[in-house]
Amino acid sequence: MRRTLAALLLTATLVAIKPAAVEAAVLGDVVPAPVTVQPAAGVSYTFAANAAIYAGAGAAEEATYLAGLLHLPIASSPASISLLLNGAVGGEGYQLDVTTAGITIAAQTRAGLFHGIQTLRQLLPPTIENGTSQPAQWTVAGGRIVDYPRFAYRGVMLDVARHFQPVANVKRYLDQVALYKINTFHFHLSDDQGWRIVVDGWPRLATVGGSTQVGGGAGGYYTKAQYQDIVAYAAQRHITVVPEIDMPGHTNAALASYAELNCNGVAPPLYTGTGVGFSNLCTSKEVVYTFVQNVLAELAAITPGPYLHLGGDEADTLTAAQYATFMNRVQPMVPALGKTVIGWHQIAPVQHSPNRIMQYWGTTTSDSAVTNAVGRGARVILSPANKAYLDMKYTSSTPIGQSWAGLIEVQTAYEWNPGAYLSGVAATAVLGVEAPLWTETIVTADHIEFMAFPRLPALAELAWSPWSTHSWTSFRQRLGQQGPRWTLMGIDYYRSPQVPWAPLPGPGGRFEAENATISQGVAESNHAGFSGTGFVNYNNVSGSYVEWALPSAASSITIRYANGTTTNRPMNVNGALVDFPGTGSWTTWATRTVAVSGSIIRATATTSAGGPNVDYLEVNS
Ligand code: NGO
Repeated sequence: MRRTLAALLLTATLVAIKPAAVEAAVLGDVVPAPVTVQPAAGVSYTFAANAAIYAGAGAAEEATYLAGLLHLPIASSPASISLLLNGAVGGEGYQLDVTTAGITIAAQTRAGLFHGIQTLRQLLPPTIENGTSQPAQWTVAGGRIVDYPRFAYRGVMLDVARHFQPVANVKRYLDQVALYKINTFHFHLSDDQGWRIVVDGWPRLATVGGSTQVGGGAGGYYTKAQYQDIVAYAAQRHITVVPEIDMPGHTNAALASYAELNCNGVAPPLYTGTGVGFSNLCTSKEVVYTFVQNVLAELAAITPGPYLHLGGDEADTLTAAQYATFMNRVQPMVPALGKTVIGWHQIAPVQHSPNRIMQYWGTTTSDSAVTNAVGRGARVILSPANKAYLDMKYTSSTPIGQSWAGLIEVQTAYEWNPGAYLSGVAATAVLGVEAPLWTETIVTADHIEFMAFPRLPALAELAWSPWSTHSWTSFRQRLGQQGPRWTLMGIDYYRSPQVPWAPLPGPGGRFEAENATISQGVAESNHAGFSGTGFVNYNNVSGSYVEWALPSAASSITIRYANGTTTNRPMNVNGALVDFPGTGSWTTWATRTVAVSGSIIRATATTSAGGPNVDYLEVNS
């Protein structure tokens, strides 16, 4: 552990953060890496004041989406950006051409256009993400990108059972993952702690089973209309929703709602802890199969996508024979409803059902039951828990998350090959990659973002980009360019010290505290997670300060700080007393945005315990 931490600190020390420069991104410097990039030397396209978007036949919805992102009008003839459904690249692929005359995205499908738009978005300055219109004088480097996915299934999962998430948080996550060409949203709708979707024939599932969550909070559930609203929102982003009803284990919320689903006919109390493997539907009762049939039929009726996920993990209170009896009856219900079965890989030993898919979440690289099921025709989605679980902590000091499958820094999430991961499972049997986010410790949208970013883009690149492009050296640079974009999108991400985070664009970009004028404090480098070469410790003296001299006047700045206690350590920022609430750990960095005026910014400690540690200042405007 000591060595690892030392290595991380060394990495951070070697990363020189350059001041912001407003120049065109290198063509192809996007995540996930494109299949081929051919830059055209000396060619670029600069948007004029009358920039607009042209939608070719059938491309109106994607044009409207892009117009909303860029705050540009739609034109009726070829314009600065043209979206054309006449491309040479099929499926979800696209071709992007940048010439002196304009930008063209061509594809054969709307999904292809949408993915091309995500590439273009990343070639434009991060400031396009700040939600306001701005002078469109952006310059994009010339050339051609031809791009298409390695795997058909590129997923994220959100567990809304352990902690319920309002519709707005789900949509926010869908928006964020669309930027990385994710095309599947696995919706973990039921577990021991909560049932989150209305089933008309079994109404107590939602009203009773949905009435709490981990820790005993109010929980919640989605009406069918809300679920369909999410499905439609996802579809506009070319994301397919895969609903999961976990069974026969992970069913306490259902068992608490209906006594007859229990072998002893007694409903257990609702459960608000974080244990697993203790509940099961009664596999010998006929009513259980009626229940499952009704639930799956109602869910299939509101789910346009091709899959239903049956869960199937950790039914630890059943014998293998009871489990097989249950699954062998339930699996065929899914094709009968016109859908394809997905299950966690514990379904491997039971009978094959046409096209069924196993989601591998183990922590080893071989599993004979999975290999055997693949031999019988099953396909695999890879979510190895020690690589792809977004609920695992990054380091031992990550404030939220679990660590049962290991610590997953961004490089660990990136360094594996899904096409050659499980022994005896050929790349042709791999449908794709999914990044699950379990929510035992994840409560808010900020928590979701902090755990997903920057690892989700790493997993998205594994799912989309050809293995020939795989390079940690290249990826970490491209990933670092995403940071300012996330800041402007309001994404609260983990500033991994493995990544050279680019400065926020602005009048002056980022200014490290250790390079500013320091009075009484000291520059140090003994806490992980800082940017640049270190941070400033106010050294327990009231009146010590860090003073930045900016190249021009700023009106809004953001200070990054850490305060190892939970106590607020206010500082005087240019005459105003500003709260810097405790972050709970000296390696947990937070940001505080402050309105200022002028180009000299002084942050002065005002308590006898000094101020918080300060990492840097960023100029917002
Ligand atoms: C396991 C378990 C889940 C937990 C998760 C936490 C699977 C498939 N079943 O993954 O119930 O929430 O770990 O990391």
